[in-house]
Amino acid sequence: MSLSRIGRIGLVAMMIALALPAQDSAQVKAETEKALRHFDDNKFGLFIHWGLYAIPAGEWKGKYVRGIGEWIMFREKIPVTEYEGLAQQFNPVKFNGEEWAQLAKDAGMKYMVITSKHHDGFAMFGSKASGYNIVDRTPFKRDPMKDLSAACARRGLDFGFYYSQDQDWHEAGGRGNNWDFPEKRDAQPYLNNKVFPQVKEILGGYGKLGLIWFDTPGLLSIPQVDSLRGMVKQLQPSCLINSRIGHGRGDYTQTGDNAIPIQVYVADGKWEVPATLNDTWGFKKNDQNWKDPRDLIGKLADIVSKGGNYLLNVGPTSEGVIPKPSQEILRTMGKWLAVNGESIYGTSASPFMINGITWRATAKPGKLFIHILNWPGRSLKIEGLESKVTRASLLAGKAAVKFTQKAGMLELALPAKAPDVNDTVVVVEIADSQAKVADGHRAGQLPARLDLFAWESRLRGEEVRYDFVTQSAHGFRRFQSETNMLYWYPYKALEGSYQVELTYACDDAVAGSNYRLFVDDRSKPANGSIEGVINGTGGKFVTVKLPGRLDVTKQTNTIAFQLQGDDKSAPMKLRKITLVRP
Ligand code: FHN
Repeated sequence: MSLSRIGRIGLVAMMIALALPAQDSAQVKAETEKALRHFDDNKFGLFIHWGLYAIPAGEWKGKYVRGIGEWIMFREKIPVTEYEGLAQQFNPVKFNGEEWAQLAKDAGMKYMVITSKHHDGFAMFGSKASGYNIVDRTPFKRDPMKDLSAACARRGLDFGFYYSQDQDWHEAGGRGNNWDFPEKRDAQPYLNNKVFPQVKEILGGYGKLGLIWFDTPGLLSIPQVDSLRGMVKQLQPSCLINSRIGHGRGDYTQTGDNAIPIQVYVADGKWEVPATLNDTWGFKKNDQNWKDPRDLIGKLADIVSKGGNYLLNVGPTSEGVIPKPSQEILRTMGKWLAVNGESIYGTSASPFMINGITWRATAKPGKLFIHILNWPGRSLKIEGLESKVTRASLLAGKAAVKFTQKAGMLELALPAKAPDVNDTVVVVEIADSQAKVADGHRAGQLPARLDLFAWESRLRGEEVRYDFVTQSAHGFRRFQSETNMLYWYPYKALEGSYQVELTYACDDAVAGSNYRLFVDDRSKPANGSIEGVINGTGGKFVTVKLPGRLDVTKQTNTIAFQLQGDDKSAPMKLRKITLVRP
């Protein structure tokens, strides 16, 4: 069955059938299905990582700590007794739940998910099950989650809790802390005494939860995970559970952090991309690597066009303030959504295969929304649309757009310059309810040459940057334990053996580093890779054929590009890799 022929209801039903565990009662199934349809329509949510780690904010004993801020206890192996001391300093006097909820609303977000307990084990809500919580241990003495859940309800925002179930560095039975506790642990007492009662508390004390967002399922057994799921669904049958509960017991799927599938993706049901606005989840005072709102608006359109939701994170300070740059970015997104929301909320995925970064499509019955992300000049050609186009217009301002449609080619006549550089949406009205798309152009298929642009990758590392003007990434430096690299996520879409081309530019003076393009594939004993030397290009963009083949299987998690240690070519600019079917 081609995707273009699957109706919206059918698609959601198919996703649900793939996702729901067998143990659920008919009532739980029905409520979960309804909640999933609602969640699918929401598209855009606010993630909040807030905890004691906002006090050190990326610095421990005067030393900068690399990596994500909320992992500082783990990175520095801070003893429990020492880390616990942070609670006595945690006093978020500037916290205002109404303002946080209003920010989400202003951003055009439809739901909020906040850390009730992260890996450090500290409960950010009033908990009877563990004294290690914000009410009992801090000078603040209040439960901010009460204010926040009420403020969300007042604004019609769905409210949900993040809860780290297996990983808990404060407990001997939790996973992760091998500097205070013996390696061998028994998770069951920890589950019985902390996790189960706390999950009950968050389900019982904050009204209707839209979802529970578990994280890092780790080593819990199937029966343990089933108990957790059973408990959630017994208390709130409509509360959605994410895939990170483990063992396939979630209602919907998370991609990896900041990981966007490269094609329309329906294989594992409804899905969501959790992503950062800079390089951290929890607040870090030195992290000013803010993403460009243009990038984020484009990513929202990109994710929704592929069938997903976007969950964007902020990391408030220990005083309870959401950093100004985060607020500004989110409000800019909100302004775009206030005009263009019709092309995002309640839409279904693109009926077209995805190739390149010029445009994306979302759909509603009888309509296609063409999101133009990189302005093509006076005309945009869309190949493969078989449905008759009856009208085209700009979504903002409603001005008509002239078009021609001949032999499967739709050509839109555009102004010379982008009316909205973030994403200009053209509404294409069609005679069919669901767009008909020709073989060779449909979602679920692949072209003979597939361009994977740097913009479509996850830029991993604190120094790697993207430049919109040259459409390329740079800053591939290497550090003791980390590398700046690009990751692309095939998510089962790219199975095949490919020749690869690299499009990049490098000044001659910094040429000469070794690169490695490789797949991370758990199904193979040795990961496949292509290696070579970055030659100078006189600073101009060139396309070179790489030696060998890249084998991508259904199990391939990532395709990655990195420099190997000798990183003098770090400033090289990588625009794209092209996968060519021989
Ligand atoms: O380890 C965490 C991390 O701190 C953060 O909470 C992210 C958000 O998706 N999840 C984990 C790893 O995947």
